[in-house]
Amino acid sequence: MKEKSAFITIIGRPNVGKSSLMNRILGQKVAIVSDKPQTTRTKITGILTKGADQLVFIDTPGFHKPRNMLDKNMNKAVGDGMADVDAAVLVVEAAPKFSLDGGLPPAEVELIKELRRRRLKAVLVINKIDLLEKKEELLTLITIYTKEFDFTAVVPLSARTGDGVDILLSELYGFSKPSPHYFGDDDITDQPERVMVAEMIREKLLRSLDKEVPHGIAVDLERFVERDTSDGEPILEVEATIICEKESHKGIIIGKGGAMLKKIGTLARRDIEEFFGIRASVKLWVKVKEDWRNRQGLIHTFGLD
Ligand SMILES: Nc1nc2c(ncn2[C@@H]2O[C@H](COP(=O)(O)OP(=O)(O)OP(=O)(O)O)[C@@H](O)[C@H]2O)c(=O)[nH]1
Ligand SMILES: [Mg+2]
Repeated sequence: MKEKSAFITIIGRPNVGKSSLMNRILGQKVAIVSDKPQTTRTKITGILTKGADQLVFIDTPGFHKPRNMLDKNMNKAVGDGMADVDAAVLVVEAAPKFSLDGGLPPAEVELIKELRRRRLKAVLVINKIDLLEKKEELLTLITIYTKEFDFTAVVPLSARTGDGVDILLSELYGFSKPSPHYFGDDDITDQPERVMVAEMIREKLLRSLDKEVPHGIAVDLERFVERDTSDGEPILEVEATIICEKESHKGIIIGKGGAMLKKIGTLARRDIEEFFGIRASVKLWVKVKEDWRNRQGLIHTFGLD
């Protein structure tokens, strides 16, 4: 059997459902998801191997106007994610919260410019069709987007329900070329387990906190060890420090009598136990590092460059 593979980058504005789509395609949660924009901070590889075909996906941070050094690093990750790939999937929303009368949002204009500059082939995914009330609206969207770029295909789908994802996949297999597989046939991501655990904790913070607090958070994993207990059952011990930007944020993260921190720990522990299939304990601390999102040294320490 002649092996084939394709590298495919997933790009788009924040919060359009790029990570949800990658997880749905892989049938497993590899990238964290939340209703807050700028959930994904680095590029994340997801691998789908079916027989002779291997599709390697690169989920990227939402492209947006940078406000600090972390944002600049995130936008750079989008550019890096578009380098040396066979094709791109541009994800947009079926029911955008804004009017397209004034044209496409600046971030999408920029991304389309980049597709052109790099001479990349691209499929347009119109995600969240489950939210669409009138199906005719899809036609309007398709007309607007296809005027801007000659997409190889346009696929309306729902990453949430899975509706339409098979159609996207059959389009994407069209990009694969004879080449050895770059990853093992059982690999599903290139993220180390430690990174996945830190991300699971950050996801719970994003989902439980509001306003600017979750955006200023990083998770520093300090301990990640499997140990045998006296009853002979192994336990995964996880200890992490949550870094935030202000003393007032620290108070919110800890919560009244420690309630919020306890909730985050419990939610994260459940995910970790499910993912690794063993018992886990999670201990969390909170530390303030003022303006860390503008300090390249700290951005590097947290693995975000
Ligand atoms: N209704 C609906 N919601 C969706 C769908 N796909 C994703 N979402 C929701 O959209 C929100 C953003 O999803 P993500 O997958 O984190 O989006 P993203 O594009 O990766 O976001 P960033 O990483 O911030 O750029 C989450 O609340 C998802 O549950 C969909 O098909 N339908
Ligand atoms: Mg994401």
